Amino acid sequence: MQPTFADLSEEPPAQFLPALDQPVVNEAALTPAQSAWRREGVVIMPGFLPDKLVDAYSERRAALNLPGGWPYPTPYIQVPEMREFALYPPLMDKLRELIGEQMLLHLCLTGWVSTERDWHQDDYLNAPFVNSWYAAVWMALDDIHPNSGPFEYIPGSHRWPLMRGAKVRDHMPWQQAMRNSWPSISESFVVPAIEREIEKRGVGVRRFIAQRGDVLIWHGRLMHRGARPNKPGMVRKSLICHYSGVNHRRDMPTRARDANGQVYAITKPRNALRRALRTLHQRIAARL
Ligand SMILES: O=C(O)CCC(=O)C(=O)O
Ligand SMILES: [Fe+2]
Repeated sequence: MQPTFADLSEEPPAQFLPALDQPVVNEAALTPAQSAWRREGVVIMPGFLPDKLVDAYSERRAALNLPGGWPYPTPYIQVPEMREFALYPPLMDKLRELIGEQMLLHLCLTGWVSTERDWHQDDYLNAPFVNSWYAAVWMALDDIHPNSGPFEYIPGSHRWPLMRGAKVRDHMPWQQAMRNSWPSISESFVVPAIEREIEKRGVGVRRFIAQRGDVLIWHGRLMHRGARPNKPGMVRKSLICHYSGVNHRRDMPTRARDANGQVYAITKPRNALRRALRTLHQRIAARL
């Protein structure tokens, strides 16, 4: 029997969740962004990014000349134009307004094509103690073509139970569960379970057809995907960055601060190499 979404998820105890994820909050005291976050699990900010930052990063990224971007998750360590973009102080202030503590940058996806990653909640990839002290940001570097496989999401799904990596791995043969590529291997039963849940709840899918400079911040528990482009390889110029609360990543102890006091995770060169190999391995496994 195929597992259901309920089999793969749980309701994390409220005491471990950020303030805006508590069952009851004083709605009247919330800022507009906080209300949107609580209601929909996303905050959209049209034209939020200054041209200067978009241009500086886009130029640096274009020079790389690889559709998939940097083949490892932490290029912001070596690329100052990316770091300045990802740690733009007004963006970091907004993240703090939503999550309730300073946020730590630890992952950037730099491809100029859709990830084509099917339905998931990001937080199931994390250690269980992260518990939605997590947000990701979709930044448009250009006007996004609706056929290029835009970001899609289910508004309000950040209130669904949270899928847990351990529960997913419980449904896999142990050899597969031990591999770093368990998230892509398990898609064969995880995605159908989510699709059945979407149908059961009768909820609609929304697409983020962004204009250059627009930003979408999404909740670590929001159900989302990178849609499949209508034409394979169609260009989709974005930068996607992931952040966690600084006090909720004891698994990321090595950090640095930029001139504005913003914090980012550092990986030791040996780990970075290992991660690059792992990413490569995952990409190959995802194609098998
Ligand atoms: O390709 C996309 O837009 C989705 C990316 C995604 O799922 C993520 O960054 O967590
Ligand atoms: Fe994701």
